[in-house]
Formats: sequence, C-alpha cells, structure tokens
Amino acid sequence: MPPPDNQQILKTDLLEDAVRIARAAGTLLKERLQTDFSVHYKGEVDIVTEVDRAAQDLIQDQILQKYPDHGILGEEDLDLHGASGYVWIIDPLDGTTNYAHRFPVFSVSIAVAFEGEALCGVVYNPMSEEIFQSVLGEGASLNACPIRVSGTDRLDRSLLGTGFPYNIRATTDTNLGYFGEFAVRTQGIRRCGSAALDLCFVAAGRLDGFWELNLKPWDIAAGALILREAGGKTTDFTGRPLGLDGSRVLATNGRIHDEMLQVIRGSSGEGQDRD
Ligand code: 2AM
Ligand code: CA
Repeated sequence: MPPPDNQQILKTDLLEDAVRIARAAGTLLKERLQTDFSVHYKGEVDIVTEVDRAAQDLIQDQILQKYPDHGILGEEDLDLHGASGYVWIIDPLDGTTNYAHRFPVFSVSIAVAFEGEALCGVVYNPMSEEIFQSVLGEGASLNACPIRVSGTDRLDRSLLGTGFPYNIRATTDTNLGYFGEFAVRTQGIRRCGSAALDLCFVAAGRLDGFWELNLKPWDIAAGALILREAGGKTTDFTGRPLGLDGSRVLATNGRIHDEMLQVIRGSSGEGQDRD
C-alpha cells in the first residue's frame, strides 16, 4: 500500500537523495581502495573492512540528516526503526571480498521501501562510474539512459551470473550442484562478486539470468526493483514472487525463467564432490 497522502514523499525525490548518497559513499570506497584499511573476519570466509563501516556511517548520517523519522536496515549491524514507515535498505559495500583483494568490482546499493515494497533503488559502481537506478512503475536506467533486459529466449544461448555463500565450507547448500547443471546448459557463467551488480547486469541485458542462495535484503532490494522495472522477472526457487526478504533468488530476463526453474527443480544444489 502506498503511504497516506499527507505523509507521501515523492518517489522521485527519494531516488534523487538515494543517488546523491550512493555517489558520496561510492566516492569514499574508491578513494580508500588503495589505502591500508583493516579487514576483520565475521566468519571463516565472511569479511568486513573498516571501509564497509565508514561507508555505512556516511550513508546513515546523510539519510537521518534529511529524514530523521525514517528507518534504516544496513548490512553492518544496522537496524533503526522510524515512525514514518519508510525504510532505507542499504549495502554500503556489496562485493566486500573483491574490495579486500583490490579486485575492482563492487557497488553501493540503496533502496527505499514502504510497508515491504521497494519504491526506488540505486546501485552505484564507482570504478566504472555506472549508476543503475529505478522508481517503482517508472522504468530503469543506466547513467540516465533507459535499460531493458535481453531478448535471449533459450538457456543454451544464455550468459548467466551467480555467486557462492560465505558458509560454503560448512554447508551442503553450496550452489555447486546448480553451478554444474547450468555450466553445461549455457554459453557461460560469470561470478562477479556483487549480487547487486549482477541484478543490474541482467536489467541492462549484459546477463540473461542470475541465481544465488543465501542473499539478504540489502543485497537485492535495489537491484531486484531495477531488474523488474527493466522488464525482468524475480522469484524464489519455486517460482513464487520474490519479496524483500527472499534469500534464494532467481532473476532473469523473463524469457528463460521457466527453463532455469526446471533446471533448479531437477538439481539438489549440492556439489557432487561434497559430503
Ligand atoms: P557482500 O559482499 O556485501 O557481503 C557474492 O556472491 C554476493 O553475495 C555479494 O553480493 C555478497 O555480499 C553476497 N553474499 C554472499 N554470501 C552472503 C551471505 N552469507 N550473507 C549475505 N550476503 C552474502
Ligand atoms: Ca556488504
């Protein structure tokens, strides 16, 4: 449901602020990339850098300066409730593993939601200076040019994206099974390391589909909206529409969605070479 008229902030105004804030955070990420930042382990593989936290602090400050009654959900232990019903869902650095290795593929992801529905979203790649953005019902763009999903309608002509969970060493839900199934049925699979960018690449027609397990709201909130507004489809692995809290994500140009679902249904997702 949209917010009541007396509380309604124009979605385009929210997007303008989200873009401004994403640019500021992206600039910070780029400036600090070659510096000697510290890296901490959240798990055996899952890391966080001091730059993740600095970017999140910057985003939080800028949101609250203008919207003190808005909530914020962010990856680095940030869950602020606000009276307005608006919630900003942010990943200050999507692609932390890449960042920590100075592999220059990462993004800032910011969406604004109201009662569980994303109203607008932006994903910014500061290294390529690409800004993907969208307002609900108004299409999607890349650096202000409208984008559309690809026309590829066969899995065997498709280029797909995916990623692997941080707990891959500890779980049987490794994604290696799906990876094996898709590897022999497509033209190729790319593993870029930022789920937000993967979703935008499907939106822009650079990839035809993407799947991943264990994603969190901040990984997908902006990218999934951008993809749907570019004509794509997002579901869980059973074909049900993807909510903001969906963790098993299938995101495609729409045309290869059913074929991908069939492959997923026929595979356990577990690697053949693991216990
Ligand atoms: P991150 O870099 O912000 O942590 C890599 O496959 C992509 O999935 C990245 O977007 C990464 O986000 C995310 N990701 C991988 N494993 C995850 C996990 N266990 N929880 C949350 N996000 C994860
Ligand atoms: Ca992150």
